[in-house]
Amino acid sequence: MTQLDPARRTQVFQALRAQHIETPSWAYGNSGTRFKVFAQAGIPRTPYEKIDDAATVHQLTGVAPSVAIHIPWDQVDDYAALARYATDRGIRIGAINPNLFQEDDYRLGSLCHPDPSVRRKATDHLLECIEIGQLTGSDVLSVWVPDGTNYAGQDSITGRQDRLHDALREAYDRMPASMRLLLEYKFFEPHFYSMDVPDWGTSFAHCLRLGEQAQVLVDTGHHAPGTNIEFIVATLLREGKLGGFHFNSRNYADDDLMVGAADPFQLFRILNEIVAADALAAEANVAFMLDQCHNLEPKIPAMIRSVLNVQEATAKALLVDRDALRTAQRDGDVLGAHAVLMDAFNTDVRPLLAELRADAGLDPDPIAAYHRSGYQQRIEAERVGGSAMGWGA
Ligand code: PSV
Ligand code: MN
Ligand code: MN
Repeated sequence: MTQLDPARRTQVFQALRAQHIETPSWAYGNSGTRFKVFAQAGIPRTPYEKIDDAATVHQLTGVAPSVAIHIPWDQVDDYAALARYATDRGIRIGAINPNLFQEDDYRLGSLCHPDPSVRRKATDHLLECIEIGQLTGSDVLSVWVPDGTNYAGQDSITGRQDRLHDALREAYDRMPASMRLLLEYKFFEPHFYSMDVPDWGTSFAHCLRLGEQAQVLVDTGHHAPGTNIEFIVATLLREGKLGGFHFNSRNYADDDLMVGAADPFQLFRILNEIVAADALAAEANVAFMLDQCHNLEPKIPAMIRSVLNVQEATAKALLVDRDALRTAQRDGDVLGAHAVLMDAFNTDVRPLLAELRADAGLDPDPIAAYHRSGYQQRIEAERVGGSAMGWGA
């Protein structure tokens, strides 16, 4: 690796320390495909045990201090107690994810359903999640609307948009000033003719109407193949409307594989836009969240791997020589400009990140440290009869 001068090294280390990567509670539970859920040993039996796992990932990586929860998958009697449990373990509750897709009532949609009583039920669930956010000290309501239609003519496209706006408006108006509503989009599935929030443009339009506390959530797995996601990221950043990410990898559809596994270069290009816009630190309010399912691989090491992958892409983006890039771009030096990016992308940042961890008193190799810790053996012994939670539950 090219040696960094001390001032630059300090800058890069500071930027890396400021980045927080949120892990999702549902990725610690058993998951699978529509064909089969393969149960693993040591799976959490309660939301509390999911917090234990998320806290373990944070202890080992130092950059994953919050965990997103999904309601009702993570339903408990006392949310303030759940938040205290997290704080006692060195993390906090992150985004609250409502579930609008697992009730029979939602066959024709939730917030966009033609029947007002179903819309009422779905909107009430958003309100409940806002309350849970207040009880847990969360400042993000993360909304994915699974609504859509399967056949042309099945319902009015415009009517559904109007209903969606009304429901989101009600939720938005209920949020405290400290909370943001992040509206996720997805181009297909579970519906195959139209989704009601299929793309960033639709999400953006709704967020604009709602107000400043509404922003777009980019799930990297929710685009058509070949989509230039970093262009979307750059555009949203310019407009102050990038609320955050759900990072994962996709090869075909919404695969929810480990981030950086399928296309590390894409992840780097996305992080490059973030760094170029100076949007890495917490003040920029871009939430770096993971949304993954580990169907085959062991959950906790996979989560650590994912956090490290985001960190590696970020480190590479921080190594881009911005002055050289600007000069090459100004001079119309196409190959030169591209080479500046590729130099950074091709840098092996693992020694740098190992140093960063050692500086923070962490093990330079978090995955090896996990395997040595005995944590896996302990949860496998203790959590007998772990239930399937989250996907495939
Ligand atoms: C469904 O596509 C989905 O994967 C969305 O990405 C949500 O964020 C996630 O489920 C959790 O509800
Ligand atoms: Mn998502
Ligand atoms: Mn998804």
